[in-house]
Amino acid sequence: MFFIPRPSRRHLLVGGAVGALALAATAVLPSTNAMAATGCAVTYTTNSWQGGFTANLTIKNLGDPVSAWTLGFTFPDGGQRLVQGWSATWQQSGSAVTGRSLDYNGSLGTGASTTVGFNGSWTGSNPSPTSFTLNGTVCTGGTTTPTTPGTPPTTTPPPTTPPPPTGTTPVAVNGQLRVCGVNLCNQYGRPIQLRGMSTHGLQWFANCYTDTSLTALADDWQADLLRISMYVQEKGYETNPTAFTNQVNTLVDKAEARGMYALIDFHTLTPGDPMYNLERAKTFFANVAARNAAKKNVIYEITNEPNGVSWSTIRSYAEQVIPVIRAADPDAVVIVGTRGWSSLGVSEGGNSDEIVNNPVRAENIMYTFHFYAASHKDNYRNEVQRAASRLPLFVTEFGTVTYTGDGAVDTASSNAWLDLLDRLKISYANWTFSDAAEGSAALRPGTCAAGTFTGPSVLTESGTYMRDRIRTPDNFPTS
Ligand code: IDC
Repeated sequence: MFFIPRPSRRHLLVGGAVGALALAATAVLPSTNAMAATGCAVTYTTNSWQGGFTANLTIKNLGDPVSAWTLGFTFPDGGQRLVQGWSATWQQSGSAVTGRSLDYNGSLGTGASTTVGFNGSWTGSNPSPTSFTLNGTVCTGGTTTPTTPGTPPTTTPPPTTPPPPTGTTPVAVNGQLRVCGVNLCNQYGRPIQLRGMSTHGLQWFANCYTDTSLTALADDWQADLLRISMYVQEKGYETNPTAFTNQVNTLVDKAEARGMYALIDFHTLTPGDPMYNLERAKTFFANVAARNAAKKNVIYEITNEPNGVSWSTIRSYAEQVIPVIRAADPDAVVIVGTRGWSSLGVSEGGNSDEIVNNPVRAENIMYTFHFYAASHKDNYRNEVQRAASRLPLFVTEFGTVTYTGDGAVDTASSNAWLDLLDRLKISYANWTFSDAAEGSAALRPGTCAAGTFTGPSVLTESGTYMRDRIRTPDNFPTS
C-alpha cells in the first residue's frame, strides 16, 4: 500500500553484497562510536493475504547521522518467513530478521527517513513485529525525539504513501509493477490484473502497429497491455538484430505514450530449446533493458514457448538471461516460459510441480501459461487453478480458437478461461491484434493496410469478443 521511493532505479538491489555492506554497517555501530547519540522510529505496514504478505517499513534516524545501518526485528509468529526483499540486504535466521542498507540509502542524516520492504509468507498467523533496532539501538520512536521545552514530542510520522495517480491510464495509476506473493502488484502493493492484446509477428504485420492502431487499442479497447511479439526465427530477430531491436523499442515508446504496459516477448517457437537462442537472448535483453530501464511500463518475457526440452534446461536458460536484464533494469518484472509450449508442462505430460519443486533462483519473476480455448479445456484449467496458489502466473498469450491459431471462436471455453483468470487476477494478452487471415486475429483482413482501426467493420468474431472483455472497467486499487 505504500510507495517505496527509489532515489535511482539503477540502485535498487535485492540481495547480494552482504560482506561489503556488513563491514560498512559495523563501522557505525554505537560500540565503535560511544559518543554518538542514537535513536530511531520505525513504522511497519503490511498488506496480507492468505499465506502471503507485503511489508513496508519506514526507518527514521533520530540520532546522529549514520553512513550505513542495520535494521533488526523478530517475527512474532514462528511461521513467518521473509521471501524476497528490496532496498536492503535481507536475512532471516530463526525468527530474527536483519536488513542492511545498500550503498545508495545507507547515509541517513538526523531526522532523515528511508523506506524498505519485503514480501513474506506465513502459516499460523501474521502479526506485525512491534520492536525494532537500528544499529543495535532499540527504536523507541517519537518518544525519544529530542524536543524543545514546551513543545509536544514529535510523533512517529505517518507512513509514506504513494502520491495519488496524476493520470488515468493503466501505467499512470499502477506505476512500477512488482511481483508480490503469487500476484502482480501495483505501486500501492495491491494485486492487479492487466488485460490486453499481443501483436502478431513483427516481421509480417508491422503495418498493424501504428499510432492510429495503438490509440485504438488504448482508447477504444481500453487495453492495459501490449505484448510485442518479436519472433527470433522465421525471418525474425536473427536476420537483423538491430532493426528488430529498434522496432521493439519504438513500440515500447508508443505503448508508454498511451499509458499501456509493454510486454517484450522474445518469441522463440521452433526450435523449442531456448538454449538455441541463448546468446541472442543475452544480446537482445542487454540492449532493451538498458535502453528502457527508466521506464515503468516494461515487462520482459524471456522465452515464448519452450517445447521438447526439460524444465531444468528452461530454468538454466532463465538463470542466465535474468541477470543480464537485472544488471541494466533491476526492478522490472521478468516472465519465464514453461515446459510444453508454456503449458506448465501439461502438454508434455507434466504439471507445475516441477516448477514449484525447482523454481528459478531469481526475484520478481512470474511463470508463463498459454492456452487456446478450443483445444485446451478442463484439465488445463484445473492445473492453472492448482498452480495459481503456488506460482505467480501470467498468460502472456492465448487464443479464443484452436492451437493452430485458426478456426472458430469457442465462446464457452473462452468464457470459462477468462472468468477463471479474472477471478485469480491473472494478467493476459490475446493472440492477436492483427489482420492475419486466421480465426485468432482480432482485425479483419485488409484492416491494417486501410488504416482505420475503430468502428463496426474492422473486428472479427474473436476481435469483437475480446474487445468486449477487455473494455470493462479495471477498478485498479489506489490505496
Ligand atoms: C502462429 C500464427 C501463424 C503463424 C505460426 C508460425 O498464428 O500465423 O504461421 O504461428 O509462426 C503459439 C505461438 C504462436 C502461434 C500460435 C497459433 O506462440 O507463434 O502463432 N500459437 O498457432 N502457441 C500456440 C499457438
